[in-house]
Amino acid sequence: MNHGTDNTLWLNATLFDGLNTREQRMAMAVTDGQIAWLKPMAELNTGDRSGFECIDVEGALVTPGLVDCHTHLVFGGNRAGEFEARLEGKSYEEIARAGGGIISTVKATRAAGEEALFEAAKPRLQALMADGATTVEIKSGYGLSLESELKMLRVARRLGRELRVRVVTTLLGAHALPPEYKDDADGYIRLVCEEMIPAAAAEGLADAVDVFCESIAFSVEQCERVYAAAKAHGLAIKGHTEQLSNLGGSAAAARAGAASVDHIEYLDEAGVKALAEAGTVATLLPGAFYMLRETQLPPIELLRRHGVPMALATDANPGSSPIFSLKLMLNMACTLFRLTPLEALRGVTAHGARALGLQQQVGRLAPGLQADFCLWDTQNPAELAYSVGLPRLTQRIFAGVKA
Ligand code: DI6
Ligand code: FE
Repeated sequence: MNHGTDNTLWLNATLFDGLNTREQRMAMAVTDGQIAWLKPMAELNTGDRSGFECIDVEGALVTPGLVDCHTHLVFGGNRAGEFEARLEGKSYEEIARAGGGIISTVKATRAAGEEALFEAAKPRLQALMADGATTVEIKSGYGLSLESELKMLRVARRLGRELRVRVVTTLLGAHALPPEYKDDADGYIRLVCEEMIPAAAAEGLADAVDVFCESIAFSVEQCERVYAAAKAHGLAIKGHTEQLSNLGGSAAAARAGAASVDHIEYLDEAGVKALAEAGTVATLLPGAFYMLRETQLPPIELLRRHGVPMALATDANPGSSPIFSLKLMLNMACTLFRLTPLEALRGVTAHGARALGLQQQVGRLAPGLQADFCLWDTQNPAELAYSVGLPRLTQRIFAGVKA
């Protein structure tokens, strides 16, 4: 079998297009790294094939390349010891308040050189790619100083240049209060707004800005200042909101025009309505829910009722979600959050792309979008969520080329 260079016509696909599964077997034409057209096999003329190299996938499932719209995969060290402490009964918040948690990763990340951070992050990103990711968002947030935050973002950009994957970067300066700003959260927020955001924007290192809005992190009002600075520099907005408590951070983010709010286990109906009105995506992170043995479920039924698009991501990070598989998230979203397999699949394709503002570029199989797609060893989309470890990814195509 040929491996799909440019000008390729993929025949006999069972096609999940990012929103729905097509009822008929489909043909998909790829030209110059983009999807040129789609047609049911039954409507294909002989002329349609001319100029194309044809590949018959014999009914195999074809999906968009998967989008992981929320990761923290650049970091130093790891937190296996904290995992053990939690097994002995310490909570995530207790560990954070005692200077462990995020701050322990900050120490290791500050100490690491750019090369070491790159080499550590590469296998994590490759693990995501191995089960189908073609677009991955990567946040900073373990530097918490101008220099270290920019260092993390440079590593993320380099990962995108050197591997066959699209990397979107997010400045998460407002992730935690660094020790040198203890008792001066407002001063730290000024550093984020007046130095980090302008520098990241000027150097083209960040596509978006994120915050951790929580009692162990930053208040709604502080997050609003970060959003204003992000907007002033033309950067998109995202928020870690309502993960551990309900502070109204999601509604505030939505009012500020956030592309997505993420976690949202404690989101209430007023918050859901605010997302619906603003067109903000709700990003579900079942890996953190699972690792922290959270019991508060995100308000899935309310999100459905108000028509809020649900994205699904790994939150890959050293503390609350050391998990580097989007396919596992499909399963967890169904088993833990009771999403349907179709909803889960939309979450890692069309809606994941929307959470990154990339809905016109990736996440769906439609004419004009980048030809990022996956072939799977099954004909049934539900099997991607149903089974763990299988079905196999048989081909991963990035910008029209096998990658
Ligand atoms: N919420 C999370 O789940 C990650 N960050 C955040 O704000 C966890 C980060 C960590 O524990 O290192
Ligand atoms: Fe996160």
